[in-house]
Amino acid sequence: MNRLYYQDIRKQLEIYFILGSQNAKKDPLETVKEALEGGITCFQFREKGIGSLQGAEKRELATSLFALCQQYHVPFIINDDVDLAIELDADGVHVGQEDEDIASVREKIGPSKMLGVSVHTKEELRRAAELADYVGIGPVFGTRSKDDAKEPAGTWLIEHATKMYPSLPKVGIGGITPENAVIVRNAGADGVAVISAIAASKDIRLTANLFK
Ligand code: 3NM
Repeated sequence: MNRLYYQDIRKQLEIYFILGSQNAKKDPLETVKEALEGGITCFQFREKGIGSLQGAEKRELATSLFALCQQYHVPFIINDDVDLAIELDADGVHVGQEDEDIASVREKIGPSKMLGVSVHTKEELRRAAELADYVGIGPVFGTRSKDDAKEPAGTWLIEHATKMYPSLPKVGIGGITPENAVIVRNAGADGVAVISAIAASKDIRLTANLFK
């Protein structure tokens, strides 16, 4: 696919599905394929936490998922593992506050790969706004998909980001479902980042589509 351009990022963030093999209820490739068929607009490979794959197994799964995303012209972002993103020539990298410093990540990946950063405070947002292509703001609602998730924060930081950094693309994350996504979008988010509502759904295609 073509490289990402800044003006496209907002649209690409609309339905941002995140998955690692540790979140998948069935084959991760089948899960992501059904989500792509359902209309997800971005995918993040987040192989993290208890039971996650390492080394060659992780690389192999990433390679297969990247190829699948390319078939659907959906950006493939890798969580945290900057070296793997560079090795595979992924479309971008997403880092949290506990991961590698964002200035060093930007230096390694260059200007053309998408850099996403998770933020939870005004200060984290201010620093990310200087270097990131988009921010993830959460957890909006309660989540069980992240071991060290913070308390649900609602939408105040999304509203603050919308006001203070109107041109910075942003997604809400944490406990988002097709039913409550409207609250996140109404706060100013360009999209919703979702793990369990899609990954644990009995009908992944349909659920992904309901986020439209
Ligand atoms: N990051 P679910 S919350 C990966 O607040 C992640 O930064 C968060 O999963 C943050 O859609 C979260 O299942 C988990 O709640 C989101």
